Amino acid sequence: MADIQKLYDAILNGDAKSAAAIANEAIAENMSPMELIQKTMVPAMDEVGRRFECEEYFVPELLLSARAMKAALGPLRPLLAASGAQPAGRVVIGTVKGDLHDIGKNLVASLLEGGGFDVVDLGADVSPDKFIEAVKNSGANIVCLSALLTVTMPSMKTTIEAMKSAGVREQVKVLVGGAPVTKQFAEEIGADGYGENASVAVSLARTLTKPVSA
Ligand code: B12
Repeated sequence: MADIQKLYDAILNGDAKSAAAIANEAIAENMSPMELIQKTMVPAMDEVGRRFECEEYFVPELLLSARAMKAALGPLRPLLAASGAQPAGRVVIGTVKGDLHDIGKNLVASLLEGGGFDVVDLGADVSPDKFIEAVKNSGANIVCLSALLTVTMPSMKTTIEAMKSAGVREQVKVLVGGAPVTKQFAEEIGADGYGENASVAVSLARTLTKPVSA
């Protein structure tokens, strides 16, 4: 049977090969991908963050753990996407300018795909202009902005302001998220919603795109 504690340890120790192998084993045993992510993989990354904060880990360890997390997510992502049902809308998603963190954003994108949304993923370090161009080209009705650094949170505001100036703000609902982001901050910068995790992102996206009955 897949040893889930070993998956936690593999992410914590930056062992990408073992992380992917255990994730594959878990899938073969029909374990729930969402449960693996929420109960084992995200807590492992939280512990990585804690160790970084108290200077037990440094950037190289962060990178190795992030690589292991991505390796384990690789085989799980298609399953997350396959679990969805109704086509629900089109989402443009990205991590805002100056910010390279993309693991959480990737999870949100996968679950939105799983929730039946068409997802245009712009990656990380995305400028306001790129968001605007993608909204125009794709006809998206939702924009998801992710930020993991307090210093890049203002880029969320800049992006929303730029969308206003470009005349595309009205055609989309803007959702924001990422560890340092709060509901209050979302309100302050004029976003339409804030989600603390990927599942909330999907339910919010569904609610916000639901046609209002007359
Ligand atoms: C992995 C990691 C890295 C990796 C990123 C690799 C990658 N490809 O993503 C690397 C090594 C590159 C990195 C670099 C840095 N990092 Co870093 N990193 C982390 C770490 C350990 C984990 C982040 C993560 O992936 N979490 C797991 C995912 C699943 O969680 P999540 O991102 O929060 O996403 C969930 C929710 O927030 C939400 N969500 C996310 N986005 C969105 C969007 C929407 C719309 C919605 C609704 C929801 C939503 O849903 C997600 C899934 O449930 C965190 C610590 C932590 N615990 O957060 C530090 C952390 C974010 N990093 C930090 C720092 C300081 C840095 C560096 C400045 C370090 C340095 N000195 O160089 C650089 C900055 C580089 C840059 N310009 O971006 C600090 C930030 C402090 C702050 N408040 O500003 C943290 C908090 C560590 C710490 N405790 O000090 N980092």
